[in-house]
Amino acid sequence: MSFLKFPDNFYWGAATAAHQIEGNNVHSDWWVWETEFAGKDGGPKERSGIACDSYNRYEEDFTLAKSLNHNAHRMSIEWARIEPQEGIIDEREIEHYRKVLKSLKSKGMSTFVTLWHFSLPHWLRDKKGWGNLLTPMYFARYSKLVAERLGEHIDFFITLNEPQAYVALRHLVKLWIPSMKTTFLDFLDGWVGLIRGHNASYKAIKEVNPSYQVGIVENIMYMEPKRNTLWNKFMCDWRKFIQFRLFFAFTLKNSDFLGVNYYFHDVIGPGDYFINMSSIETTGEVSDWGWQIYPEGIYHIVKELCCYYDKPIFITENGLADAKDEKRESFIVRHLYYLQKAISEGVCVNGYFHWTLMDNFEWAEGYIRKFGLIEIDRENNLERKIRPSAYTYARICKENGIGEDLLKEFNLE
Ligand code: IFM
Repeated sequence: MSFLKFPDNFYWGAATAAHQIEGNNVHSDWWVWETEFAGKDGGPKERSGIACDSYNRYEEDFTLAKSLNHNAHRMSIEWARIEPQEGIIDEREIEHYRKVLKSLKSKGMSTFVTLWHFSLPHWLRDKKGWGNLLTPMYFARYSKLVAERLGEHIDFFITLNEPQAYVALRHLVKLWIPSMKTTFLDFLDGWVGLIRGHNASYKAIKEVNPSYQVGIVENIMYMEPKRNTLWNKFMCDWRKFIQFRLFFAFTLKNSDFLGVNYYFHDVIGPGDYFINMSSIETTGEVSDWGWQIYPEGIYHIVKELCCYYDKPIFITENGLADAKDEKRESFIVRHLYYLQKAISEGVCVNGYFHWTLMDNFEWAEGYIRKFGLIEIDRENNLERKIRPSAYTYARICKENGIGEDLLKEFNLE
């Protein structure tokens, strides 16, 4: 097989999220929860603290990304910094993000900006977060502000990151910012709030400028029936319905594109009515976190999304925890091989963002999960050290495709 080319003008980069890298996000609900419960039963393993100090070191981070031939970058703006108290806007933070975005632009990189990536201003947590009927309105107000003040530096707006995963982890699994009192009703309130939040945010941004591109990001597992029985196939469809199709049904008309985060392969058996961590595949080759590495899944999900929803797709996250960087190179090449296969069959995928640029704060897990193309040496002043696999990805970004030698090396012929 010869060189596998991606479409011209394909977006190549890495994704990050503010709370996971910036450090000292003191006005957020996560910060408050970590301060109270880190290391305790039911709390996160550790505090985010200074994270990667990217709030101050973003220039260094973007210079590294640029040196790795990324032509785009996905980042998030932290609502809790912009609006630390209800209705009070911190102008210094708007100026801060202006500098951050201009830094990317000055390097010739396109900007994908997430407006909410799991952390809320703390004042909203006190009002039940997304469960409050007014939160979509607050979110639209903040989205409008970002569009008005910073929109000229933003190429693609992403309203929400993985809303379904968030409500499930918070209100069903009770792993994130849990409250003993959380009930199924809170889950439903949060779910509806996020749908309304996306739709309100989309409209608010479009009012500022109808040509702004606005989309949503979902975590899409590749689900297949355990055996090809009618019941298993039905269960598989049911799971797709509750895990993402229902959400898309309510948000699709207000999305210019779909962002897909792909991490999991799930094999659905007759009793798997609801998300069930035990059906998520952990066999065969796995990451440090035990998640199965299943590159062909990316092919199936984008094919299916393309059939169902006629919208351009971006892979907004895809990556693995791999501290020793033993599997990342093969992971990247093999996922991109299957992505290119889908594109060559007509699926409209316009970009790929590896998760993530550098090792970061992995929510309740703290810092033990190393997802970075760049290692952060936490013992040594957060020194950035590029991992070898990042150079292979850099080469693919530069060449806009996968070279024959890489295809051979990973038996992709
Ligand atoms: O770190 C997270 C990210 O914030 C959302 N998607 C999954 C990643 C890995 O768990």
